[in-house]
Amino acid sequence: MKKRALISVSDKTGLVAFAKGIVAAGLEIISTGGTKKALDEAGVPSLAIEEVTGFPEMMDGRVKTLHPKIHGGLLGRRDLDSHMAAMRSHGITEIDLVVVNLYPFKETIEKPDVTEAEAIENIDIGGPSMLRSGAKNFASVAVVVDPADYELVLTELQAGGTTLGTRKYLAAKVFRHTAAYDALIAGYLTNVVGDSQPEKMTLTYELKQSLRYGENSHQQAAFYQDALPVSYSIAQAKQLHGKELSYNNIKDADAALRIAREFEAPTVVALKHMNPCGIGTGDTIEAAYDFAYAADPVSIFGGILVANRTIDLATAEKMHQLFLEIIIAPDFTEEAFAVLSKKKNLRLMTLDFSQKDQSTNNETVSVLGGLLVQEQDVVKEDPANWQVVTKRQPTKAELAAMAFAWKAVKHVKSNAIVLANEHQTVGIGAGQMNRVGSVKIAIDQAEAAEMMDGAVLASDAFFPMADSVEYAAAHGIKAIVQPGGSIKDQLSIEAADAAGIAMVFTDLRHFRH
Ligand code: 93A
Repeated sequence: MKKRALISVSDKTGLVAFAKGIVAAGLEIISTGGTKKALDEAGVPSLAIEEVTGFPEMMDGRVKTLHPKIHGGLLGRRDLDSHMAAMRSHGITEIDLVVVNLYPFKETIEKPDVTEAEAIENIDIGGPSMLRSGAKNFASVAVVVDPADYELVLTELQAGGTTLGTRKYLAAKVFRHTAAYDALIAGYLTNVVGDSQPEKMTLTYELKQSLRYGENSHQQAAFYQDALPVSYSIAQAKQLHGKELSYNNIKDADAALRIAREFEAPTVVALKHMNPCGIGTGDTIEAAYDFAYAADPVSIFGGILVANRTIDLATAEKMHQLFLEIIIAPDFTEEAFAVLSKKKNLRLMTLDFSQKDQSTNNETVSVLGGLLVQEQDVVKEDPANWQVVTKRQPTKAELAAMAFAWKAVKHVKSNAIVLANEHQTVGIGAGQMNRVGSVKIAIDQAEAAEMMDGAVLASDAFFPMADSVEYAAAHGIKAIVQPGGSIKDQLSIEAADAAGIAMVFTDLRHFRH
């Protein structure tokens, strides 16, 4: 008796050639409605599913392959007499090869005008069931879910039959596929009922690309992206030029994009090792770049730039003077692109910045043995609600500088201190284990660059004691923005008052670890 293949595919790419190969290898094909139609048209012989089940496809196709004659033929163990006897007594024939790809659920829910009913109809039940039945029985059954595997399977069939190794490989792929498919459905329905809390999150990622290496060259790595693309994200940035992105590039670019998202006016973010080294805002993108560059002309070397306006020729010529890893912008003028693309390795990327407020999905970070999930720190804040806690009120210029510094300090590794004027950061203290350490680093940097004049200080969390304010006062800082909330706040307020510093409390902390 001929071996049997069951083919039921939504994506009919490569179907006819593969089916012809299967027939040539001596197998008999069973197929479902649409698949059979395509095979008939191409003159490839096949049995209709109802010829095997004795039941018509019904309920608009919801029930077509869900039948013991199908699942018995897939699941029955060929090495057990009892299973083989059950097959014989119920008229079940073995199915040795299953070729299924599923209703396009993802493509359906990605359509902007999709209705709930349409989404639900595209939840495939029979397809995953056959895939899982066949994959469980990989000892005897080969299961093909990915058209990319057609060639491999055909080659083996022509050589006499699939190998156990291949069948296992295919089975693992099937379970990865059905798990991801179900996760997407779970995520969709979770959203439909309005549950966006981190504890209701389903992980729906798909491989975007394998990377040359990870954080270091001896570590293998890959980049997974959200199965439903997040429009303003490094995963969606389009690379126009340069070397492939590295693991560290992706992390840094993500960090820089998060900062750029804070600003409406023309802004350039320069970033190194997950921390900004310069952020500049101006009337034009060139002015913004000048401010970002002047913020720290040393650290920007080898950095990542994100600009929230089209890069023009004048700005490009300045950027071209530097060694940079990546430039991301909404666009590059033709002349700007011509200049910047002279550097073979420099990665030039575009991204749709108009979507920047849409990327508010939960974020994850891995720990050994687990994953932490949280909402992003995208809370909207209004400086009008800040509370002045000192005798002196901040001036308008100081308030503008504080608002700028506050947006920046959110994105610096804690303990984070940012010194800034209203156009640029002038000193950044990141990642120190005590707050006053970060204060000293930030002030050192601004003093060395002779940029202390009019600089304000932002702290991502409260001061546990007065030492930071005292140090800032001794170095001429005149305004401070911080969350407040320490039991020793009063000591910091007194130190500020003693130095004529204006200090505001935001009542919101922005740790970034
Ligand atoms: O509606 S289903 O969940 N019920 C089934 O019994 C069933 N059997 C196969 N979906 C089912 N399929 C799916 O139909 C397959 O996974 C495949 O995607 C599609 C192929 O249908 P057609 O051959 O009619 O184009």
